[in-house]
Amino acid sequence: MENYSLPQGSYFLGFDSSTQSLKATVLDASLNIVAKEIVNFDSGLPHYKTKDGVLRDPSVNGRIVSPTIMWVEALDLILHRLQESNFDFGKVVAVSGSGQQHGSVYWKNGSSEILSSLDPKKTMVSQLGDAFSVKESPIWMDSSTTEQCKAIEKAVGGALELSKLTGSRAYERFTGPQIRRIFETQTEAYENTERISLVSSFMASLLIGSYACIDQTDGAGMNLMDIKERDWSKTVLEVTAPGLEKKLGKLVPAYAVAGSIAPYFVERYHFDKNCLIVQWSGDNPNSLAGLTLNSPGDLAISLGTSDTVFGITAEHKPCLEGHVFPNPVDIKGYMVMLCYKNGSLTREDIRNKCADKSWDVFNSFLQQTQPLNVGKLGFYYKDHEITPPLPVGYHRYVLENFNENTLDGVKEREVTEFDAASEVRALVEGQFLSMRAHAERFGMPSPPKRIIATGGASANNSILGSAASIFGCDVYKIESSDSASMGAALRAAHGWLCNKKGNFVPISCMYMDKLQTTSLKCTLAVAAGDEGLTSKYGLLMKKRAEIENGLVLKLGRM
Ligand code: ADP
Ligand code: XUL
Repeated sequence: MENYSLPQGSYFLGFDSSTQSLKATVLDASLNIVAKEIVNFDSGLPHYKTKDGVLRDPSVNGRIVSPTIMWVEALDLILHRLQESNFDFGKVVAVSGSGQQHGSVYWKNGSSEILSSLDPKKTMVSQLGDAFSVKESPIWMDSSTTEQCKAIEKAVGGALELSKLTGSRAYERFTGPQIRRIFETQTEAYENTERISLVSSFMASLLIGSYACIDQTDGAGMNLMDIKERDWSKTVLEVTAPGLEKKLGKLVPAYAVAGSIAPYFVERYHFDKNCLIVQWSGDNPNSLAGLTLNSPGDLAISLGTSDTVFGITAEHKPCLEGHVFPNPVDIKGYMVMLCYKNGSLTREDIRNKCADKSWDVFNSFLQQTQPLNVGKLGFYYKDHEITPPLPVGYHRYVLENFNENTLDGVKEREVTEFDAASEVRALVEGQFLSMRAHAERFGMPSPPKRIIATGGASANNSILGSAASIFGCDVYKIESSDSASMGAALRAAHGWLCNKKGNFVPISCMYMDKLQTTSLKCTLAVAAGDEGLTSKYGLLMKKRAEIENGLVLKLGRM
């Protein structure tokens, strides 16, 4: 039998450059966590003055950016912290990472030389300050590109046509529309750009000391890649911005090796010079790897800054909602995903307003109130929402003469407020009812075989309890809620193995039947519970979807 074991004594390092922080997780050859580290952008790097890792531009509606150089300094700092904790970088045989999806970095003409000749006696931040033609990277929360989205969809023959081609209709945060806006509003900076990276390929570039390729999975979040061919779509490139292909470089699979670690890190941190940098990918694809999602009946729910729902599928059915990406750990098949902008930051907002800024009080409100909330339904958009596209605003409704067993023809009445406890329940139930409705519409399994939850808020079992009742299935968790950096470490090992074998090997070869003895093991967090309640939620979900459609007709972008 073929040997797929990893070298004893070796380490695999995974990063996650996300909205609010840079995290690191290290796995050993038995796939157990041996080290973790985090740099929170707001508190660890306060001089960038970010709030929740981002800068909101008050002068341009929907413009949300992060300082590119902050991500560089975060890498300096996290490596420094690992070094201070006596972490042995020499044992790391492969590194990979995950980046918040869609965000883009603009390297100024001539920067590849700076990148390839960094002085190991100095920090990266002190040497790369002048390397970017656009200093503030547009990120996934940005919604300032509606005009560009419309123009791109129109130029290729409509929204569904773009979805057929690239896996998604045009979305404001997707990198193609973002690049087009940079071209239109900062033409000189665009002309002065020699390379455009995603957050994922940007961080990989720092580690190899030259421009890393974009991987096909994260590349699918750009509205620029032909989803079937897994290569740039000439048609969409042409209608997005001039001279774009040259600035983007090539696309490669997520399991490919980007290069060996740059001498800078060998000298400064004593990495082994043969340490491989495996392609970085998006945070959601890495979470899919970290949660070891391998069956079409499994549904993953990530409750991070954004909330996402994803699963795997064999086919690509073009749709006006949700996204299709190549499966990051397979050579065939797809990952399907829905993304909500109003995730943790909106839960925090309601917690702060209604629950004394305390998750304990928030949870006690969930316990005190009845499932179904006696027909009180809420829609909470602290930020412009993605699923469905709706502007900022909070909307609350009470269903008249609420009878949980039949909602046929029932009318809703809009109200301006709920009591604090009902508000908390309306928020949490609303988020999961929306996920269930959109997931069903998008063709995801219903009911799912099981849900695997991750992201910061998956630490909260009261929140997960609502997900279990609404979806009607058991909810599992893995040991660490940081599935993106964990998945990145696992993909580092996978990329290392594929490189050693000289061809792609299925990722499951690395753990076979031993998964439950590793840090990737799944454990039950909350059981499904009462089937009757799930069917009642089914009725409420339909009513809620009807109200949501009304909001889209009244306020949304069609
Ligand atoms: P990122 O998208 O930056 O990777 P994380 O997955 O680290 O985000 O999640 C961070 C969020 O987790 C915070 O904004 C916070 O609201 C949320 N969070 C942390 N602990 C809890 C908890 N006990 N209950 C609900 N939410 C929580
Ligand atoms: C996915 C998306 C978000 C970011 C968050 O499409 O926009 O989940 O990846 O980091």
